[in-house]
Amino acid sequence: MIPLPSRCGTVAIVGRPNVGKSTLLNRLLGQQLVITSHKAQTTRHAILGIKTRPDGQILFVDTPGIHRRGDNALNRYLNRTARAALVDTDLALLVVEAGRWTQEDALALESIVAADIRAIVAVNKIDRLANKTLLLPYLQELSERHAFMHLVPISATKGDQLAHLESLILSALPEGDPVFPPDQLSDRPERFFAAELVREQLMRRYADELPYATTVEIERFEEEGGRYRIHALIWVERPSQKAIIIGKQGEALKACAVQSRLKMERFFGCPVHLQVWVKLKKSWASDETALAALGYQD
Ligand SMILES: Nc1nc2c(ncn2[C@@H]2O[C@H](COP(=O)(O)OP(=O)(O)O)[C@@H](O)[C@H]2O)c(=O)[nH]1
Ligand SMILES: [Mg+2]
Repeated sequence: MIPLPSRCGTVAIVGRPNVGKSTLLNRLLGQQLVITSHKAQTTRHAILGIKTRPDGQILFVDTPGIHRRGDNALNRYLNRTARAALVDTDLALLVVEAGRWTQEDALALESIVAADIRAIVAVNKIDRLANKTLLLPYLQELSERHAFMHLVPISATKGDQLAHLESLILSALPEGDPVFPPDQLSDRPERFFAAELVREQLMRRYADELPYATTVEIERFEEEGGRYRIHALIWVERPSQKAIIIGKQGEALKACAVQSRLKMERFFGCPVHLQVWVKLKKSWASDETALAALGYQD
């Protein structure tokens, strides 16, 4: 048998907030790399996730959801980051939710058209579709909106059709040798993922708009005798937000820190000593300079 040529290339995973882009990336990688929650705008950075297979390497880039809110510097940064991921990429993977098409889905598709790149569309959350007969007309509508290379109905949480989707993606990539060692999962430093795991708890535990007023900075990250010592700062915009995050007798913050630490221990594969403080930085999400200082840089 003639061996298949090795393929390697980049795939930008784009779509409106909350369609399951990050859940899909984790599922394809077979472990949690990026954070997810039921809230929109959980992902705030373009994050590389590397999938190495015997027949090649897929360099996925998870992105923030493309959305219509341009009301503060952070929201504008999120859209800019998602669109920038479409520049110089080999392929776009547009993720949509089965049965739904909104103005924000249209914005995401417009960015793909503007970048003039080939695209596969993953129609996610098919497990949620009560009436399966609606899938066919939905796929038909999608195929009329754009000349996608493939339309693939999937369920990121259940794993349905993901192997098929992955092979279609790989076949669409150029021939080439892997660029990263086979055991490498991302190009971000460990402290980045430590901050993300604290932010994941903020997104998951606190209601309404509160998580959007928070960001996490890792002030100290050290290895000492086989364990990590991590100091994290949660930045908020107002004193009232600080009080809610800390909770009565510090119970809310304590629970948040315990869960963050457990997920860090699983991620890093070693014991973690984590300390978390909440601090005030007025209007950090509206101020370009503060944003850049907190790691939101183009
Ligand atoms: N029912 C169902 N829920 C899903 C599926 N994929 C993702 N979700 C949920 O959708 C929400 C948003 O997921 P996330 O990956 O953070 O979306 P993102 O903003 O596009 O990255 C989370 O609550 C996920 O558990 C799926 O295939 N089926
Ligand atoms: Mg995400």
